[in-house]
Amino acid sequence: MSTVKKKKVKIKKKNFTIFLLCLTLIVFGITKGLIKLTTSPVEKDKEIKPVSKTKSDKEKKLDKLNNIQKKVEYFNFNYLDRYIAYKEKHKDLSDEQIIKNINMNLDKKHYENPTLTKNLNTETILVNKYYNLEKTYVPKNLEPISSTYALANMKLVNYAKEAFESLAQAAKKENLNIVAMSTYRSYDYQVDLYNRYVKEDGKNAADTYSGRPGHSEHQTGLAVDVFNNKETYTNFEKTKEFTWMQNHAHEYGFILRFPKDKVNETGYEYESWHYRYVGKKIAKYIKENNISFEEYYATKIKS
Ligand code: DAL
Ligand code: ZN
Repeated sequence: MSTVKKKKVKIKKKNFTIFLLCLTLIVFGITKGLIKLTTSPVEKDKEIKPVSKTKSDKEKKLDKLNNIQKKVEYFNFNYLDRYIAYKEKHKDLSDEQIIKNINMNLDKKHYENPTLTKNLNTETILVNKYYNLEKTYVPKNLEPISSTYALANMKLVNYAKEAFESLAQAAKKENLNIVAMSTYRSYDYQVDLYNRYVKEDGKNAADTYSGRPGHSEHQTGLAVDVFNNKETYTNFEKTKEFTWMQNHAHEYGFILRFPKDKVNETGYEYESWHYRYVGKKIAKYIKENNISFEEYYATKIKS
């Protein structure tokens, strides 16, 4: 072959290779375009976002509680783990009851790491086996109750004292004697009292009816033990005065603080003689809803 012919053949081969390359690219392009056109929008999305949204630990925990936080305003996010742990142990309880019980600290042991109580010098102060007062706490404005309605040296915070005198006066009009026999007690007084009970009955028994020092509501100056000046105070339940108190104490802002059916919440045995001033509005609410002061605090006061 002449060199001119050889060159022509080479050029033809080169053109053919270029032609093949172009054809391959065109076919490839058309195929891809067709695939894109035939893919549904959903599949397209899948292609773009293959990872679905996963729930956070917190969301999973809230799911376990059936998102009760949307229904109850007293839900406390700081207690989330405690709610979950309590639910595991108390599968029979409603989610609402679980929240209430934890807010009342019912998952904790009595007297274990108590919290210094807030709301000092107010009618919403809570003192119990979880909340305590400092040794030095003495309520402001303590005043003696008139001797017509009290044994000697009985003091309450002024507004509770006024309310108690009005209450006792109203009862007197119906020939009933409601007499204050134990009111404000200092921390030191409670030390002696509690120690005496422990000596007499042992610690376990004493704890069912007596507050440990710093844990007695009597230190708030808002609690009063009453009797009718005839029967011993432990028989107060059997008296007409008790029936009157059941019907009227709330009208003066007092509640029966340790009811029979609330032992689990209050931490104390039933005391028909122990009343606590909380103000008329709260007393009415507690009575009408048949709840303990602990539950009121856990659902209405504590954040
Ligand atoms: N008796 C009541 C519980 C108290 O000691 O405070
Ligand atoms: Zn008492």
